[in-house]
Amino acid sequence: MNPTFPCGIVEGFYGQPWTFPQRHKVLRWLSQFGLNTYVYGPKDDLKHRVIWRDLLDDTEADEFKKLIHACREHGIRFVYAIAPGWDDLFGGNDWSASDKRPLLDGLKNRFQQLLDLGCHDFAVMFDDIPNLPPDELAEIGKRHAETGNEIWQWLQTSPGSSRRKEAPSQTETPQKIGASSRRLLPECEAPCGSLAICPSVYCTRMAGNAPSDSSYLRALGETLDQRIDIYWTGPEIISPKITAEHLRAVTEVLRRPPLIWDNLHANDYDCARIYLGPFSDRTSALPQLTRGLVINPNRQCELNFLPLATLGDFVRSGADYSPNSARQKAIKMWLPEWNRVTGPAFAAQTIALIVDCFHLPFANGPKANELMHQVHAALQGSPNEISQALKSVKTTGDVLGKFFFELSALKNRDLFEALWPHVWRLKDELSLVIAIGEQRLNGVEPPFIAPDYAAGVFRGGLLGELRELIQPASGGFRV
Ligand code: GDL
Repeated sequence: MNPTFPCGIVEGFYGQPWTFPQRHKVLRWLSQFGLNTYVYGPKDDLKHRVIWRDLLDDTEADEFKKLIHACREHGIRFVYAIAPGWDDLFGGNDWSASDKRPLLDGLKNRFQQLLDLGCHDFAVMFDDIPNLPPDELAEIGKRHAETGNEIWQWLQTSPGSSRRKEAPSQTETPQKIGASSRRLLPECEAPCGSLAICPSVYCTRMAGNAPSDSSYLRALGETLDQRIDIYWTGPEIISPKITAEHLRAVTEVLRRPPLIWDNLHANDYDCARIYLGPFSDRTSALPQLTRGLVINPNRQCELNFLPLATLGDFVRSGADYSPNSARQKAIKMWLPEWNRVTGPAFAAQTIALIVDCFHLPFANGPKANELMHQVHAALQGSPNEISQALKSVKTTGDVLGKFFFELSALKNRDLFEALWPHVWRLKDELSLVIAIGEQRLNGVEPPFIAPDYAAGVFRGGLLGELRELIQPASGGFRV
């Protein structure tokens, strides 16, 4: 791995932000896996978005100071992000319609406090601003870029900045686009400054499937100083794949290689899902074709060991990366977290089953695929097939049932808390499959009876009803 390629995590999800002890744990993981970047931008930290102008109080400032210090000790770049779009500053022609204090002063005021605490790397997030007027997107892109440029200029000279003092020009000749313009983490003890912008249009889908035609992206790319990075999530918000071709096309319109914000393991959009699977389906040339890579992970901190361990493997291994063997290696490293207060620790094989069952947004793991094959047969097969398949489903059901019971004794209570609702749901779904398979085998006609719950209790409620009405189909949904 190129040790200077910026790679790590963005705490950038919706929902309860992590605690400081959790963040310190993540830092230790990053360091263990050879990763070097922590971007701080939890959507629901009030001072990141809703009341972004408010300074940190003394207790918060003290916690950030310790975190920044710990990052430095681990050789990790700490990036502090603010999302100032909440109060509609960019919607119309009036920059400060909802607040008399100018936007830039607000940002500088906040960043100055972080500079004083030892932070040198910043980001301004313009993602997920509601109701941007479509006919003003070019103007808005330009304004976002101008905001970035002004903050960049200011950071060069502000007290506390560790950067070179010469003020760069926004209009300076653009550097060559491509890998050669990739800025490397400077080799100094303290991380030196960087600035990144998350645009309002941050994936191909949001650009109407044609980034090069997006007036917002064109204006942003043209106006934003070459040294400022631009986050990009890929073809989609949650991208199934990121190819070299895609990265080259995006580089054209952004006029610099993107800084990838990867939502592969983000699960804030669906509380029923968690993603334990290995980092997958991104071109091995990604480090050469981008300015960096950060993953926005599961909200549940403890679930991110394997995603981060395999991300480390991905950047280290280049073309030799294999998600499957990365997954195996990561499970072995993860084992110490699986000790119990009584009884033996969980076996690697059991953890592998759990990883396969709660894998990735677009793919189950190998063992979950086998299970699904048997489930299909148990529900739809001939009597012979049903009887064979039921044996296999029952074996997996028993393993999961035992796992669920034994999980109660897990020493790591955060890991326990993160997992149990999901394992509970899965074991119950499998008992329903088994019950229906057995009823079919005995010639019972529908409606089938579930073993433990009356219909409507299990999978009930408004959400249950909505999900029944509208179901996913290939390429979209069907009713
Ligand atoms: C998003 C948000 C992110 C959220 C993710 C998954 C970006 C740039 N922004 O669009 O905060 O966690 O989707 O829901 O990805």
